[in-house]
Amino acid sequence: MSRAFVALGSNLHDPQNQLRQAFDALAQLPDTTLVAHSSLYRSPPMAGMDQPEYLNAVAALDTALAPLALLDALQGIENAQGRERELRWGARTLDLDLLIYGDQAFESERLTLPHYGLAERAFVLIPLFELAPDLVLPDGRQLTTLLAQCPPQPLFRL
Ligand code: ROI
Repeated sequence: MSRAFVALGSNLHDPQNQLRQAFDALAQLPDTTLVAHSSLYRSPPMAGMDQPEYLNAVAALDTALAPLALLDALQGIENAQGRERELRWGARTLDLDLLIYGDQAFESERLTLPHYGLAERAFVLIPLFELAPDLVLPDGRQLTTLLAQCPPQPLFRL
């Protein structure tokens, strides 16, 4: 079993419901336990400004799925909730990003671990901090250090 963290984001078609449905779907993944999820947070879009505000959260999973199998499963949930392949920074019904998988550092065309955008995104770091305040990344960086260095962004806990 590996502890993995997944970021959830939605800004279309009832985002609160999208995230709740996604928590349920994560809880039902094979060989996987949904350990916890953070509060929901509202924030203005970072990049691609001309779109609705986002709801974001982070989930902690214990999983026996390998990283790419977990990525496939996450994309299956996105598709099941009506995600269409859209513009790179466009609005979306549901975005599931695999942030961290155990202590693995990994890079391939499909997947980079830890997630490349982690350190710049308060809407990821703050919910992650709720779940794992003592987290240390595979490269030794502490979550608290990333948080202290992250550019400030407006973020409202629901
Ligand atoms: N902005 C916020 N606040 N939350 C997101 O989940 C999010 N996702 C994205 C972009 C467009 C970069 N901006 C975002 O993909």
